[in-house]
Amino acid sequence: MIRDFFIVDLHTKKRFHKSFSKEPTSESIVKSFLLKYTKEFENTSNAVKAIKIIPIKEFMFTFLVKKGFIFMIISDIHDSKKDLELVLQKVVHSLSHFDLHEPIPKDHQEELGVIITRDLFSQIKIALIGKDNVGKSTIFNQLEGEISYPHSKRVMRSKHIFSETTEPSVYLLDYIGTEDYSPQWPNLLRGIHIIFIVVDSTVENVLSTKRLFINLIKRAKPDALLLGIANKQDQAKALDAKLIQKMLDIDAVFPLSMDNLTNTSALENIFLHAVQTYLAQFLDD
Ligand SMILES: Nc1nc2c(ncn2[C@@H]2O[C@H](COP(=O)(O)OP(=O)(O)O)[C@@H](O)[C@H]2O)c(=O)[nH]1
Ligand SMILES: [Mg+2]
Repeated sequence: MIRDFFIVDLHTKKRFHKSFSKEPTSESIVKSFLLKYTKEFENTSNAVKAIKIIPIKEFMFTFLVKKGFIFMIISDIHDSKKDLELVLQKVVHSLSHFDLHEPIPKDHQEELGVIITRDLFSQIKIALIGKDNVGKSTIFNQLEGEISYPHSKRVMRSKHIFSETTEPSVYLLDYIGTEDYSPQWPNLLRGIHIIFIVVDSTVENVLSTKRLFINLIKRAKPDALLLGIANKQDQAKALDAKLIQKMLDIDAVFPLSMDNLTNTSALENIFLHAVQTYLAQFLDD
């Protein structure tokens, strides 16, 4: 998960910083990195052509030096290096005509924030989590898109949903036999931005889902957006989505009945709304 993005002027040491995490990365780690690398690069006029990736403690620093600036992403140590390189390349390219010398006018700062967010989150991953038999795979199958198997075929499958051309690209992930994998959860949720807890809207299922998953997910993925789907609303005993939201103690729960879903757009809208909510949190400030 991307935690921070910095642009640092090698001469003035002035920083532009945008945070994407609820827990700020400690200043001492940022400082020690900058101390080492601003020194190393301030005397050389030539840029570092290739992107470098360096682990420091539990963080990963992905950076590039160009035209007197360091562009850097701080992320979790296990994030995909290939993805990080790709998004940093993207941001640096988008900013190539942007005047980054201080002071950056207010409206330019806002534009900068939007460009950075758009590029760093050009790929959004949504996971469907829940107990067996609640309808996760039914939801997954309903949406159009090419299926791929990023990990083991037995554990997870992924689908590029919505049109191939929409920005950001949105991937939906469906896990198989999820309850059994609990020690593996932090691993399985790597790179996930949005988590949908799916329940079948019965009392037993909601309570055991809460017990099995909620704390685990909040601990493993504090920066992910956690939402719910109250499926099987067609069943006579289905609990109200509002009540389920209170029971699970999460921000929003969407009622759904896959059994009499009349059009796919209702389902798509749930995911679109989630993506917008996720990205909006980085653009409000
Ligand atoms: N009544 C009803 N059944 C559903 C609904 N959604 C899924 N199902 C059924 O529930 C069963 C389990 O669904 P599945 O998608 O395999 O659940 P998963 O284990 O969470 O992936 C299947 O027989 C589905 O047809 C729903 O909204 N209402
Ligand atoms: Mg399934």
